[in-house]
Amino acid sequence: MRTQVVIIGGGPSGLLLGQLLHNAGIDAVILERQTREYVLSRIRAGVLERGLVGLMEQAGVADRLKKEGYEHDGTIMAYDNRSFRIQFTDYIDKPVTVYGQTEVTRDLYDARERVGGKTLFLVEDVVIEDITTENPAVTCRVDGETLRIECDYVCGCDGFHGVSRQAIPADVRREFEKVYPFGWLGVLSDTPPVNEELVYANSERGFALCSMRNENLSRYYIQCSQEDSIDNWSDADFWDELKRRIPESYADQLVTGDAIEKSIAPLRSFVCEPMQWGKLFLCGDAAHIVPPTGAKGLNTAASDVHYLFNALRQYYIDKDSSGVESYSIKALARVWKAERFSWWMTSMLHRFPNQSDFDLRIQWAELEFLRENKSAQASLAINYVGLPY
Ligand code: FAS
Ligand code: PHB
Repeated sequence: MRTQVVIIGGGPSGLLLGQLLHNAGIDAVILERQTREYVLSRIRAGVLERGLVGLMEQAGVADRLKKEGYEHDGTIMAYDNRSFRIQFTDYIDKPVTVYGQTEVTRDLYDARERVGGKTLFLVEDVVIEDITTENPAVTCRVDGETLRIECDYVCGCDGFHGVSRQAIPADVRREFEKVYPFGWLGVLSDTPPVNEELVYANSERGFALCSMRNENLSRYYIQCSQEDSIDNWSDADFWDELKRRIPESYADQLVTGDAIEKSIAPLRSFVCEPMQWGKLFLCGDAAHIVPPTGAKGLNTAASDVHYLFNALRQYYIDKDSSGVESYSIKALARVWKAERFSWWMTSMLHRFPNQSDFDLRIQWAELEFLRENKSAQASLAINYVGLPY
């Protein structure tokens, strides 16, 4: 088999890139390790930057997003049993859109099916070959058969645990990592959200986040230990702990219910440099990970897709290879700013083991300065709604 671009990974990065390439008349095959149903069963991001919404519009798959997504022009920050609101649109004329990553991925799969894009599921033993030559290829096994796909480029959209990043030689790759000493226990519940906007809370018992998917579907998180297990948390235990971590004004109106999904995610910051090698490009979680506190994971994958799609379009349509040559430099410039913001939000809002009294006062001062200072709020707003591509 031959194609122009092989995309490894059928998550949001790979699907969005595949749709944009298809619309530009560039042929791509997507290789996905799981089934479509499995991919859609993962509950992940919930907040979309304006840039991602724009890419979905550009890809022609934003109809449901525009109809069912909720625009938020502010967020609540809570600490010391009190809270304050940051109005994003006081500082930048862009809201964020609340629309689950699951729905983004569903819309992209539906669109790919409509246009007849080639997607292979339950793909095993993916191997990238000859990536530094003019004739790269990808081999894999599908339904027990070995397949070799010759191509011009390989896009590694296969997430943190994929194979693409390893195709960059260890003596070429530089990996930057910070593992946080806690995780997030997340619950999805068929209950109305506690507040119409997100509530980020720093409490003496740890971080909590009140989010949502729609007016009857809520998403809540509490900071937990790295060693914790969902088996340690009954629904009632989770709700009791969440109530202890958010201001009483919200706790008193929290509607609880059965958890329809419960999971624990580890928190880390990670960046691989470079994000390209020969004819291989890394995109999304294959290249970088952020703690979800700043809602930057999916959104930074989207900016990678923007740079990579435009580079490939420039190569194939304009016969200009300057974009593909500078992809990594351009993508990393924005990636590191998202890493910084995610680290800053995480440091400000979580309780760290062995935090000294001085550390706690600094955290308190950070929150007080954010509450009082418009420039501090502007900086949060500009980063939260999304830096320009
Ligand atoms: P993904 O990991 O989504 O997709 C990669 C795809 O590649 C997967 O479908 C996988 O099956 C496939 N794959 C892997 N190896 C392969 C191989 N060898 N061959 C073929 N296919 C292969 N971000 C936020 O902004 N907010 C959040 O609240 C949030 N919560 C998260 C919770 C968890 C548990 C995780 C893991 C991530 C979370 N994220 C969150 C980040 C998340 O949304 C990612 O940024 C987003 O999924 C990135 O999309 P992709 O780059 O497509 O990677
Ligand atoms: C979510 O709704 O899942 C969500 C929202 C904002 C975050 C993280 C997760 O910062």
